[in-house]
Amino acid sequence: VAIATPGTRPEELDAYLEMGLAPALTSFVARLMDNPSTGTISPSLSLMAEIKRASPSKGDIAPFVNPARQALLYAQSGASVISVLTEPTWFKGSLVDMHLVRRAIDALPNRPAVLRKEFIFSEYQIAEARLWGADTVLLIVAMLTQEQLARLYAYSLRLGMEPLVEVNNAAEMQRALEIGAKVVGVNNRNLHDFSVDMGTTSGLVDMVRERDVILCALSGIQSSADVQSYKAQGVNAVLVGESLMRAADTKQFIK
Ligand code: IGP
Repeated sequence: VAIATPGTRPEELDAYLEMGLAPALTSFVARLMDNPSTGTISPSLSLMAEIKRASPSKGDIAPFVNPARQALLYAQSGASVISVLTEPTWFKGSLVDMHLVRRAIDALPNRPAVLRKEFIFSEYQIAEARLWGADTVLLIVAMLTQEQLARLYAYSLRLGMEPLVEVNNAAEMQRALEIGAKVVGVNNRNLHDFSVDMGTTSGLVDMVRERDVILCALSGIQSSADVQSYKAQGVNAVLVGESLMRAADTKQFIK
């Protein structure tokens, strides 16, 4: 799948994309909307399962995990999306991890979509994600100006990828809605002090009611009780990292 390397220049990435060398896409939105018998934990809630070796708040979580094996486990447990941290310093992730995940699940029928979890601030990173086998990327509203956000959002769409747009409060949600984001994730973890408040997502549910938006709860989800509670509040998907990496029985957690 991978034809770009971390040193590949932007012009080369463009050329590769134009030559049609990017791997086939699975629709992130379609996977999130999938029918209950396959990709969902319960009839109206989808799971995004994350490969997370370490984090700035927790340190090492599973530094020696085999991403391919973990991805297959997630796929078998009904994950609609597999999120892969590619940030090396704090999360011990890499594009190679993401590539291994994509390769491991590539031939599965109705395979999960692959999300590149990264601090994205340039078109380059989005093209790179696409060429390394991602089906979509994360865009964090808090780290971008509105102009940057709109530009990167449009670029991602041009490559066929509806991004996951991450927000942390009402003002950021407003900005996500302004650019027409269809998939919005509310991060329960405050990126400044790492504190987790599960009510962050709940507090923003009303802003997307009656709108054509897929609402996702991100971070701090520890049990199927948390998942059921979000489902009852009208949340469409949950993204779980640490708890799934530590769970002895991934399937049990998801049921
Ligand atoms: C997963 P948790 O608490 O289940 O491990 O969280 C995910 O939400 C978290 O990794 C995350 C993240 C991010 C990481 C959400 N937004 C932005 C890096 C960058």
